[in-house]
Order: sequence, then C-alpha cells, then structure tokens
Amino acid sequence: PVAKYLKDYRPAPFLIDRVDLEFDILDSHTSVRARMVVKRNPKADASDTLQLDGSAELVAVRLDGEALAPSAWTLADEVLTLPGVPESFILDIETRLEPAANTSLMGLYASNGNLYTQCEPEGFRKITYYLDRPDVMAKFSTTLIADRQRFPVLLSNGNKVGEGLTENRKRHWVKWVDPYRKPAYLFAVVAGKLSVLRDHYTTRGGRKVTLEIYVAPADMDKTAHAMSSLKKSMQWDEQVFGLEYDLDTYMIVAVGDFNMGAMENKGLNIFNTKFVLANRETATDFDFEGVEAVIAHEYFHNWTGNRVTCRDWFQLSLKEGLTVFRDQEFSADMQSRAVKRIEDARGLRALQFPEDAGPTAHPVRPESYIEMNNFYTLTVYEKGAEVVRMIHTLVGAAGFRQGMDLYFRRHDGQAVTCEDFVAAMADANHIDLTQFKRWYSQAGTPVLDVSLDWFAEGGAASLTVRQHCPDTPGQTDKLPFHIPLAVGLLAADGSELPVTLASDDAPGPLTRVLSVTEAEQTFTFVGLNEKPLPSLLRNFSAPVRLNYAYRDEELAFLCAHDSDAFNRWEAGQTLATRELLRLYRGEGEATLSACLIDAFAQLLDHADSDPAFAALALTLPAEVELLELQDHADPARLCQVREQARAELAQALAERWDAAWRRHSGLAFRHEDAGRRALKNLALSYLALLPGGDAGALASQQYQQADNMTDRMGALAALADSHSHARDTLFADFAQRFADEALVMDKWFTLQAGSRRQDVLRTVTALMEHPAFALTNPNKVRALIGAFGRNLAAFHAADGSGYRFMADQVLAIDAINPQVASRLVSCFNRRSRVEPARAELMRVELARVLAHDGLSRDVYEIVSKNLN
Ligand code: HT7
Ligand code: ZN
Repeated sequence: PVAKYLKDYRPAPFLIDRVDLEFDILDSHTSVRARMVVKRNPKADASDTLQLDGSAELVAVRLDGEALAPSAWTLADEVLTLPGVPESFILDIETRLEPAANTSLMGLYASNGNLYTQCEPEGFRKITYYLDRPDVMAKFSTTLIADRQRFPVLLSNGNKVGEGLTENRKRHWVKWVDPYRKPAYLFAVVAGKLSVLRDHYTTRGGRKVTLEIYVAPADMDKTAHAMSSLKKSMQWDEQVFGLEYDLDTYMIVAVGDFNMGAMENKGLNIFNTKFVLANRETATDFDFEGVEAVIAHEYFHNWTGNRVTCRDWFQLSLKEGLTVFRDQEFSADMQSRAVKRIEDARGLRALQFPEDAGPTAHPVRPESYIEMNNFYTLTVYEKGAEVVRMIHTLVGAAGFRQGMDLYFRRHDGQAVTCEDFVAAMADANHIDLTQFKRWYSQAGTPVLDVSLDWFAEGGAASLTVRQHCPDTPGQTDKLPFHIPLAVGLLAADGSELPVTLASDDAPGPLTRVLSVTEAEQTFTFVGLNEKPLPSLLRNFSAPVRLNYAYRDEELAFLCAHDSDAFNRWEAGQTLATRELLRLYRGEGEATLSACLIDAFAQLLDHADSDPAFAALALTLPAEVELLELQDHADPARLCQVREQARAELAQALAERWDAAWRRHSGLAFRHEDAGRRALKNLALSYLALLPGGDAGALASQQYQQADNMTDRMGALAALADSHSHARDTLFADFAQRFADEALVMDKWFTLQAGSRRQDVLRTVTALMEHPAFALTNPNKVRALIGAFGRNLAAFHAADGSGYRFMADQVLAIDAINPQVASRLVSCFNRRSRVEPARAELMRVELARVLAHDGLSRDVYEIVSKNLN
C-alpha cells in the first residue's frame, strides 16, 4: 500500500459543475447512471487526461453522447483514465452495484432490506467514477426508481422536485435537487420501508423548515428526544453563532448497520440508531446525552463542514475539531458546564493522550495517510476541538464570534484549510497566531513542569513554567507551543487572590490566562500578603500534562476549596492517582492514605449540592490512565490495585454510600435527576464490594423497581463482576425482557465483556453464538469484542489468550469490514507500555495479523506502524 502526502496536494486538473444521477433499484442489483458536466480547472496545470476514482463495476462510458470503446480508456488500481479529453464535455458513466453483497458499509449498502449510502471520505467512488476529493464541488440532482411496495421511501439530498409512477405503476420515482454545491462525500441516498416523525422549525429569518426523522416502524416510540435535540440545536446555532438552516427540509435517517456515529450529508443526515433512538425504558442518561450531542454535531456541520468544507482530507480537523468544539459548547449550555468539561477532559486524557504517545501518533493535521478511514481519530476530533478551544480562550467569546463571522464571509461555498481558519481568527482579532499553528503540525502531548518561588519580603510569587514535547513517530526536537495557561491563586483560608502582574496598574483577575510561548518562562505575581497555593491549568485550558510538586494536603485543600470546579475534580484525581501508583509500586503502607479517604468523605458529605459532579469526583482514575503513567506495566496488577482501592473506599465510607444510595432511590423518573442517578449507581457499585454486604438484594430491588434504563443498568453493572445467583437471575431477565431491542442487547454484551470475572473470555466466545450477535454489524462487534479489548485485565491475560482472541477476531472482521477491524486492532497500540513478556506475546499476534494474506490497507497501516 502507498501513502498520500499533504505536501503533494495539487488542485484538481478538472472540475465537475453538475452531476445528474439516476439510481435504478432492482431486486438483484442497482444500476447507476451518472451524467457529469466536466471542465478543465483554470487554476490547475493544463492536462487533457482525465483520471476518475472508482471501484464499481463499470458498464459503459460515453463522452459528449458517444459511447467510448474499451480501448479509449484504461482502468487500473481503481482509477479510470480517459486520455485526450476536450476543454469541457459531458461524461456519462454507467455502473452496476450489488448493495446486498457490500459488507464494508461504504458506498451503497443494504441493511434490513433497505438501502443506504456512506460516502465520507472515499465511498462515492464505490458508486460511480468521479473526482472523489472534497475540493471538487458540484451541483447534484438524484432520481431514484424502485418498487413501490419494497421501497416506499426514496430520499436524497436537497429538495424533492418531482415524483411519479412508472408505466406499469409497480414502480415509482422521486427526483431530488440540491441547490448547494457540494463534494461527493456529502452525497446520500436512502431507499426502503421506514416510518417518519415530522415536525417544523421556523428559522430566525422566517424560513419554515420541515424536520423529518426516519426509523424502522417499531422504533417510532424512541424518536421524540432526537427531534427535540434537533430543534434545540437549530436555535442554539442561531443564538450563539447567528447561523441558520438553509434548505426547506432537514432529514435524519437511523440505520442499525453503520460504521461510525452519524454522517452529515447535506439535508439528509444518516445516523447510527445508537444516536437517534432513545426512550427511558431503553436508553440510559448517558445515551440521552449522546443522542443530543451527536444530533447537534451533525446539524452544526451544515455550516462547519458543508457550507465551508475541507480542501483535502489532511484538513479533516478543520470541520471535525471545530464542530466538536461547537457541540461541546452546546452540551455545556444544555447541562452543567463544569461537568461537561470534566467529562471531555477525562475522555481526552484516557483515550487521546495514549494515542498521542503511541505508534499511530499524528498531528491534528496529519502529513500522510495510507487509508483515510484510519484518520477519523481522537487526535483529529478531540484534540482538534481543544485547539479550537484554546483559540476561544485566547480571544474570548466575542472575539471568537468575530473570527467565525469573518471565516464565513471569506469562505462560504469554498473548500479550505486549517490555515484559513486560523487566519480568520487572527485577522478578526488583530493577533498573531503564527506560533499557535504548531498545534496543527506537531504531534504529541506537551508536558509542563511548573514550580513556584515565594518572596515574602516583596509580597511576590514567581511561577516558572518549562515545556517540552516527547518525540513521536517521525517527529523529534519539537518547537515550543503557544499554550494558554489559566491560573488562580488561593489563600490559606480558601479565598481567591487576584492574579496581578508587575505590569498591571490595578489588581488582576481571579483567573488569569498566561500565554506560555517559550521553553522556559517565568511569570511574577505581585501584591500578595501570603504565599499562595496555585491552581493551575484551570478548566483544563490546554491539552497538556502538567506537573507541580503539590503536597498531598495541598491537593486535598484544592479538592475542597478551589473555585474552579474542574480543578477541584482534578486535585482529587491527582491525589488518587498518586495513591494508586504508590500501592502498585508497593511503596509505604499497603492501604490507602487517610488523606484520600478524608477527601472522598468530604466530597460525599457535600455530594447532594451537585450530585453529577460528585459522581465524577468520587470515581477513581481509569485503568487506562494509570497504564500511561507506568513503564513496563503489569496491567493485571494495575486493575487489581484499583479494585482493592475501591474496596477500601467502600468499607471506609460504607455508611455514607448506603445513605447516598437510599437518599436517591425510589424517585419517580425525571430527566433532570440524571446526576442523582449517577451518584446512586456509583454508591451501589461501591456497596457491591463490601464483603458479606447485601448488594445483591439492593441491586435486585433497584432492578425490579426501575422505571428507566439507567437504574436497570446500574443494578446489572454493580453485579457484573460477581458469581452470585442474583447476578445470573438479573442478566437472564434482562436478556429476555429486551431480546427485541438491538441497542439494549448491546449493553448486555458490553457489561459481560467488561467483567472482572476470570471466565470472561469463555463468556465472550460463547456470546458470539448468541442470536442477537452478528459479526457483520459494527455495533455488535464494538459492544462485545471491542469491550473485551478495553477490558485491561482480560485482554492482557498473562497467557496471551486475550491477544490471540483479538487477533483472530481482527482477521475475521477484516474480511467483512476493514474499517471496523482496524479500530479493533488499535487495542494493541500500547504495547510499549506493558512489561516485556506480554509485549512479546502482543508482537507475535501482530506479526501473525500482518502476515495474513489479503489484509486490508486499513489494518495494514495500523499494524505496520505498531510493529515499526
Ligand atoms: N463526518 C462523519 C464521519 C463519518 C465517517 C467516516 C468514515 C466512515 C464512515 C463514517 N461515518 C461518518 C461523522 C462526523 O464526524 O460527523
Ligand atoms: Zn463530525
């Protein structure tokens, strides 16, 4: 397989003005006729050879109405070459597709008898031959013709402009025209038997928009939340960014077979059912939050992605980082801002930091790829959002809005680069972001080492900040980043002191954003009557690791008093991490320190004022986070130490957990009590660790009385690691009760695959035979096999059985769906973190995968980087 490079970008030699597509949907196959109006690109080097991307079965080619003999073109390596074409011409291409046989779920595919498309990033070439790159933007029309009974619903992008019956009246046709130019990756069609929930939204400018959500008929009772999320998103984008919807219809279609979360096709979003369907019997609070966030994300893409798109796929973060930032801000406005920030930062640290430190580390704007599907990463999405957030922090909300306005004024209707986005932000705010742009080109997580010197006589404190960034594949000796470091200062009584610099002529703000730009830099704060305790990186103002030599008591103090909620949470997590690593290394007492237990006791005593925050603060750092902090780690021991710490906290605070569980139990369901449910279920999970306790009875009681899925799942999760009769009874009841609910059965699979029980591999292997499981369905694979890969204790079993199992599954799935397989194989990427015996067992399995005949580009790229 060969790599593509950012440095090789050239404008397309030809442009496509219009595409008229006709899909003739038949029982055995679908015929696609594409008529394209093609012309030379005046901005590209002159050429009379047209090269189109494509991998579909080619039936016919006509140029300006003349059928071309096979000798007039060549087809090799998924490129159709037409030499000697005129300046402008009409090209007709006919292809033949077999959607029912397409298990990759890219291009046109079948799911449950219906047809769907997925074209981002390079799926359109599986439908027809085309300039399948985002900087070629055309006006599309689509006509769909199909049997009326089997395919009553026929959808495509834009506005419906006509429909009718064929001569024998058995078939019907629908024609759609999208008035906006778009790249092929935003093209979509859907055909099938679907029910629809309809509603309306009138934009600020007075456009009446019809909103439609299409689902399988049995799922209509799970669509209301998605609809209300859509309306909230539309309103929020008008209020915060002045952005309105621009078509008369906005359609969302839910499909159970889908490679990712959702897709922002113009006017016709296609969603994984997981991010549309939710009612309180089948979806947890977490699911409800996910639906709202993903609906918002795809809606926001209409401006950040569709109206202004990417010049090439290296710029993916232009649309994804910005749109994730927008959906995070939306969610923060819909719920608790602090809780949202903690959840996002926790996810980044647990998942993106390891990616940034591993064999597939890449900059937010990658420089090369073999398979673009592998670059829909946490780095491009989540770190990309952090980069946008840092600009927001540097220029403020009003400055950011001005930057966005300028970005749209300059680039509406264009395909642009990350550089263009930063230029709009810099120009609108008259600031220099040249150094800041290193965040787009340098991979790796910067490390800040911070210290404070106190000068009592002058009432001054100097904060010294040193930054460095570890080497990543292909990148050494990185240049300093421009890092916004938000700082506060606490007095001994817990009050906040102004952060005043010598250059200020008045007391400074209580939180000050310092611009760290050098490898080493000192900031001096003045006007202080006592040595302050610094609160650093408030609200997680930059995606960095920060080291400061706090004493344990100082962390406990910050945990109790910091006015910055993020840092209150952070201080508790740092204290807990220290304790867990100390226990892991066998240093000092073999039990948790009183300092940590007291800090948790205090958190629990004040939990009811913000139970959602408390639930996060009372959760120990994840095993994957701990793994990153330890060289030559023994994952089994890490898991065991964390479990032991949880058991100690359970015992030390037993009465408090019990009281918390009781205080928040037995309430009639209200959405706004999600925080209380989170705290209650956390309490139950601790109570389940008490030797001789009655957690089985409590969990059974909660399960039986539950009027919502969060509580049912909380009860199941509390027992998932046990061998009790109660556990077997509840799991069996759950499977029976929800046998027909695919998304609920996914939860059941995940709980079992994530269990601490020794027999988990045997269980997972057996569950692969369960009637609700299918290797062809990405949700099932992620729910069962993906969850096993995230189960550190089971995946890293000392005998290598977990590695062997995962490698076998990767190979089996690769033959079906390479995109899903390459995600799964990434669980091997932290090989360098684990102790040598396991690392070698992992290497052997990866070598076996790499040697496999017919391995996909997707898996090849990940495994070869890992083995390098
Ligand atoms: N922009 C969408 C990306 C996506 C995707 C990419 C590859 C293969 C399948 C896919 N489905 C969706 C999703 C988003 O970020 O909104
Ligand atoms: Zn997106």
